[in-house]
Amino acid sequence: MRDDTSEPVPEGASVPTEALAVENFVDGDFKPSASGRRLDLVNPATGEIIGSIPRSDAADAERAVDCAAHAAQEWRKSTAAQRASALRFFADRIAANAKTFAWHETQDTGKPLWLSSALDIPRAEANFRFFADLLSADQTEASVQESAVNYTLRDPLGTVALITPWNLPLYLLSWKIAPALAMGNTVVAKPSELTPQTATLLCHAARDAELQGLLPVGTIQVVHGYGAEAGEPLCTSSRIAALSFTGGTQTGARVAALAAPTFKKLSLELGGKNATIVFSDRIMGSEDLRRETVGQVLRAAFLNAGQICLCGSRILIEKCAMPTFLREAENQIKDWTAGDPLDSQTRMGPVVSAPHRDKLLGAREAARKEGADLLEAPIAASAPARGFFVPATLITGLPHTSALVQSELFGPIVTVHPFEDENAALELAHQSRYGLAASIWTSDIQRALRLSAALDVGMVWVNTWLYRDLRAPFGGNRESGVGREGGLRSFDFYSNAKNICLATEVSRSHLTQGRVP
Ligand code: TXE
Repeated sequence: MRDDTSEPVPEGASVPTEALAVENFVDGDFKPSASGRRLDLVNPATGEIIGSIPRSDAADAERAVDCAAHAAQEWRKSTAAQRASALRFFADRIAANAKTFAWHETQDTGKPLWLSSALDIPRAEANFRFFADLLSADQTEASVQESAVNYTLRDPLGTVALITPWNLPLYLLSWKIAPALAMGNTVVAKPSELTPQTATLLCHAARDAELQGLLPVGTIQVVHGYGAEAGEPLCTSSRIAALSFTGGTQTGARVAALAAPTFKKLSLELGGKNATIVFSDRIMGSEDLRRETVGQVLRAAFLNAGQICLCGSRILIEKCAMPTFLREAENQIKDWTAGDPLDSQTRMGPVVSAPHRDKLLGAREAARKEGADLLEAPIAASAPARGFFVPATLITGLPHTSALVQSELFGPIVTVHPFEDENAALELAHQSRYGLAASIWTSDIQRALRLSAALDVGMVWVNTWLYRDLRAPFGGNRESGVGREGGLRSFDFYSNAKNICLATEVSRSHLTQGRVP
């Protein structure tokens, strides 16, 4: 699945103009937080407050865990066919309401409407459909011994907690909810406080699924609010059997420490500072290849305003190709002019929040002070004045050891560094505490294979980026996280494997003779 390549613009789409009413979804119903407190919801494209969400705390989280634990007793008895039907119900609901989902995703995140429509929402639908199909096709592992047959059951864990970020809200929530339900678990989800709307739309679908008897009431619970208040009680709860978290590395460390005493299963998808490694054969050859390569390198840098953990934020260029690369990048960077996400011509919207914008603008100033050169795209004159816009920026001239190069900025600001040869490229790529992903751009397939094998990261793309097969493992090394999800690995994470050893006739005779092989 090449996630965003078609750029369908929903011309004249009939879309809602208001933010949704956001409440917690607990025990099959929408409810405010127990304290009644609320948080503002802000549209990053306009800077305007567009609504509010419950500011939940431990009381809300515990109530949700109670209900989910109760529902787990019933859902664990469901058949694979029943679970697959429930997942397909969500996929169908998302497909049938794709424009509404896309619009609310754009309103929360600021990403262009074409991007929500082409990437986030289709991928959320695909996640549900994929795990439904995988469930239907899943086979039991078995091994035959001389006197016994062993087979493996996947037991549901019970109730699992899912804590998700703001950059790909429904995409990542569905990536976790679908396999969790498929394995017979109930879930308590805590979406990012910045982007609650598509989770709310999913809760409407969950309520309908419950009303139709496809899910027991309470299978899905969603609690909104700050991580420290609504998320931490899920990390510490002894009734949560597994926790899947996607977010920043620092938060991940806190989540892991809180979760450790209860020995829950833990999956952490954290930050990245991914290398895009470009060899001269892709730049100094034909003009078409140069254009295509630079275009893809910029896309890897700036898609979703650089707010994807897989973005290539350290561009490593073979030294002899650096001037040509930069000339072509100067031609193309204006394609990434930041603007109104509802304008069909906009390729890049604002970043998610005012503090995030300020951090990114501060990084640009710090780079200038360090003596770096900045190549940047403009901000469209028509962009709303109070939106959180940051210009797409390529920074050259910073040492690779600079704090700006070493820390995850998570925005449309990337650095460019020359390298002499393949070994030097590998060395630079590894000069990072992260180990999530890398992309390699070369026509020399042997070199690509050597480098791919040597890179200490979870995912490598060769001459492409963000092309995903949902069966493939997803996850990173070192400070990029712990564990892998994707395909059957997700099923492994959201279940407990149980081995059953069934003795055959022959082994019974062994038992009576006291000889157990
Ligand atoms: O994410 P947080 P933030 C990186 C990126 C970004 C930085 C901080 O570098 O600039 O993280 O972003 C919940 N206990 N990524 O602060 O805090 C929170 O409410 C339990 C990379 O927005 O990690 C949200 O639901 N939960 C990334 C989720 O954790 C807590 C995507 C993620 O928020 C919590 C996002 C706590 N103590 C940011 N504190 C990626 N890998 O894709 C917060 N949360």
